[in-house]
Amino acid sequence: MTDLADKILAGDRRSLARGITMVESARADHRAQATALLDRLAGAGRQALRIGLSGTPGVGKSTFIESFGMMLTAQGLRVAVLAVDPSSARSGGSILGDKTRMERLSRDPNAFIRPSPSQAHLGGVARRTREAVALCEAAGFDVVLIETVGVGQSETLVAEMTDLFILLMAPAGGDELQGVKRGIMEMADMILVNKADGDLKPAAMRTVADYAGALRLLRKRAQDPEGFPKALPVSALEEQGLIKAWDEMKMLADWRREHGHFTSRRAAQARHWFETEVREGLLARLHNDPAIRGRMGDLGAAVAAGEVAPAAAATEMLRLLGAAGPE
Ligand SMILES: Nc1nc2c(ncn2[C@@H]2O[C@H](COP(=O)(O)OP(=O)(O)OP(=O)(O)O)[C@@H](O)[C@H]2O)c(=O)[nH]1
Ligand SMILES: [Mg+2]
Repeated sequence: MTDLADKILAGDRRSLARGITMVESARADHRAQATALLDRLAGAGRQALRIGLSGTPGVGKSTFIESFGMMLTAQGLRVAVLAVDPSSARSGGSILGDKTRMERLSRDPNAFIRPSPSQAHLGGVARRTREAVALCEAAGFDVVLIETVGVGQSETLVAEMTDLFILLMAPAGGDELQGVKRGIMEMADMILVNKADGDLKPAAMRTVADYAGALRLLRKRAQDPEGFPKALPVSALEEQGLIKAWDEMKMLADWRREHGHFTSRRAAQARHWFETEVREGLLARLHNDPAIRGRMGDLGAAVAAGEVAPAAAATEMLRLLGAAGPE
């Protein structure tokens, strides 16, 4: 384990991949090793800029990550790409097949691409991705990009584990804003309207103006300097607007660092994930511990038969779990 930790700290990509496989494993002995590894690496105190990227299928996420990633490595930065894929239906995760589409980036020695772990349970995916981020940081990556398809809960998960959350949008046909939920707009630190090229350029510029207007209408957040969150046009295909987008991201991250928001966001996230782990651990015991499951079944039957009041039965279950009952 010490050997693996040292190799990850030295930036060895094969060891990083092995470490990620370990955190993704469901085996109890692997879990214990992974926890020890993460604990050892945490001491290194390395920090990457964590960027979440979300967008509907076909908006150009893969193309963007390839172009944006190449732009970053050309600036001498090391870039890791991870994915949170909420749909287990999509075989092998979203960027597995994409490694061929991200052909240039996957061959770049300063880039590391890891497909999404195939796991039905989103909570499990979240933990594994978070831990993979920690491993990439320890391996000295400057930027960790986390991609997710914009469906449902996964956006919130990714926003809760990143420093910047970026929404990638397509040019809208008419003057209607694409059905972006208000809650998701409120999470965005930047909206990038992709495909601002060729015939689509005028529509893209109108869409940028529409989103800029919509963002201005949202409640001002303490973690934003004047003029943020911004909407900007990009073309992932023609590699336009990428440097500008990166400069704005850096500006925002630097401002947040100077004003304490960067650290406080990470602290709040760490606390959130700690509490989530405890909650999920309790739930897992409820489901997996045979003795507890048995008692749950017996008490459930007794409650159903009217022999025990629900509250009294719940108090007994919580006592069994070592947790205090409701006051
Ligand atoms: N014109 C134009 N087309 C683009 C641009 N970026 C991506 N595309 C095209 O849009 C299509 C979808 O691109 P992808 O990068 O695969 O999109 P995605 O968001 O990763 O899609 P999923 O992985 O299915 O969610 C492809 O045909 C791309 O060539 C762009 O900047 N301009
Ligand atoms: Mg894709």
